[in-house]
Amino acid sequence: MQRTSRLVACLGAIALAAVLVACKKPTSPDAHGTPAPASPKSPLKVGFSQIGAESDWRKANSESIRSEAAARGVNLVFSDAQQKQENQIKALRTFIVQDVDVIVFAPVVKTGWEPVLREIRDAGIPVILTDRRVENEDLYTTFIGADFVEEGRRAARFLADATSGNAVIAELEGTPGADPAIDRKKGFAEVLAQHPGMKIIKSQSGEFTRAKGREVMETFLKSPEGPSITALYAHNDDMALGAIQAIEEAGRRPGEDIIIVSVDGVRAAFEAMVEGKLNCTVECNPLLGPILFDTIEKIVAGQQVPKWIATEEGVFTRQTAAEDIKTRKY
Ligand code: GYE
Repeated sequence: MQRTSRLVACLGAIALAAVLVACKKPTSPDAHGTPAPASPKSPLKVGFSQIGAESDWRKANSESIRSEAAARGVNLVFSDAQQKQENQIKALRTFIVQDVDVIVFAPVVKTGWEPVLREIRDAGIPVILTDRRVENEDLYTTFIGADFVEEGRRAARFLADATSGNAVIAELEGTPGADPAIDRKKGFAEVLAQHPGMKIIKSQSGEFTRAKGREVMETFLKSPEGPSITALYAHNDDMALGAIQAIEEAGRRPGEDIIIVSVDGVRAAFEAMVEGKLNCTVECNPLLGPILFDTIEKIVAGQQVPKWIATEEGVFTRQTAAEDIKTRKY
């Protein structure tokens, strides 16, 4: 009798455990670090934590994601972090409470995300990184974005060609700790190592903004080494555009006295190339909306996606800018 009741109690506990497991969203990742999708809502609810609006690239990126969500009837919860990691962490926690189907996230910096990403995983919500990466490879499903190291290499190759391997370079770096700032610096330095006549003599963050790019370039030019600068590498177009103003104010000719290469390929960079003030822009495509929502649809349908979905990009110089600008989309 006693044995029977113990057996019943035991079976009951097993049944309860089975029910609890069935009710909880799956938390264990498959081989690719992908949580199995929860049963999606209709319409799909997607939380997107954007960095801010620091550059033309960023504005085009937000617009692409917003308009694609609208075109597909997705319920997009858009949160602007105004460049602050703490705001992004708060937004991510809010998305968990709001029980979104998928979290999309452009991390302002690479480190410091592990606790919140674990919370998201425990809630069984897939994470897609767009634009920038974090260091925790096992805590997201996929990254959609560019090869920033290659962009840095491309910028350096252009400069090596344009200066016949002789340049005294000032570098305007992106946001400290940001994936593209780290990798664009790395790729550029890699190619520079093969050119003993090319040296970086000044390097500082201009935070990916026009205002800061202008301000930092002004201090570079006013420093004792300022007059020796013959080239500028800016990690984005906005900083180069700010620097162009500082160069003109210092009485030097951007694009002639100082050869300038930057990254992104925004319309304003093409305009500066048409005017001859910028020499080259290495493209980085911000129009990630369509590929992002294609990927979201695959993930909620339970399909595997690659760990990195890379974007295709080119290099544009002022020689062809007047023609190229006609077909630019951002
Ligand atoms: O190059 C810059 C923006 O993360 C790739 O961020 C992006 C960069 C882009 O502010 O303009």
